Amino acid sequence: MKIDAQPFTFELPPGRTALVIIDMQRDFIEPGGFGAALGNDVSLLESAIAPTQALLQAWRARGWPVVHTRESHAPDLHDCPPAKRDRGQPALRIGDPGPMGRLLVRGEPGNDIVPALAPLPGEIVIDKPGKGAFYATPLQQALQARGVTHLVFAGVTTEVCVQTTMREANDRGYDSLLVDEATQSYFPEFKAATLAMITAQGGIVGWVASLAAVLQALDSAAPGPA
Ligand code: C5J
Repeated sequence: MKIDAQPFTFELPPGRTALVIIDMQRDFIEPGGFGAALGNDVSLLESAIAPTQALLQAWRARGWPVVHTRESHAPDLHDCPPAKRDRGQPALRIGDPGPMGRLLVRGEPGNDIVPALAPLPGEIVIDKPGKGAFYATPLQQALQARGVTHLVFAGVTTEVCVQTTMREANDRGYDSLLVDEATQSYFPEFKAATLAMITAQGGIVGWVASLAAVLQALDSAAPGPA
């Protein structure tokens, strides 16, 4: 299946392409979470929800693999390096109690994926202590077990966890495409720069396409797992 993309056409193998949704958590998107504690205007991320939902519906309709990630730490924070927790002068730090529970701690309400994108049984959910989803997680084994060779990315934030994971994927041999409208940053200029970095030099990290281009390619092919 061919998708009109930058820097050139992305060849998407049906059934072997996972949708990877990075960190669409209340902690980043809603007031009172980790993103807000760092001083960010979290309302800037909301616009990524509906496009990501459209991709999720398309993947689910075809029975293709879906991965959801959550940036999160164990309640005792053994997987949170002091360098991460102590960085800067945030209003609240990782593990501190906030209005949605302890920030970035697994199992707390704020750590949940937003309701519109809640995982379904059978979908892969990866709790990741780092910015990259391959670091200290079973993601690669889960993808290999399902025969996944290509990744389509959505999620937040573009230049932090999305870009880090795309670079990790690139080094592991995956062809990756980021969907423009389905990713957002607290800094619009960083999103623009990241999209440019991904596609520069002949797609040195991967591809970028519009939501319309992805959905058009999917709709023009017969639905089905392969
Ligand atoms: C950040 C993320 N920005 N999911 N995490 O700390 O991008």
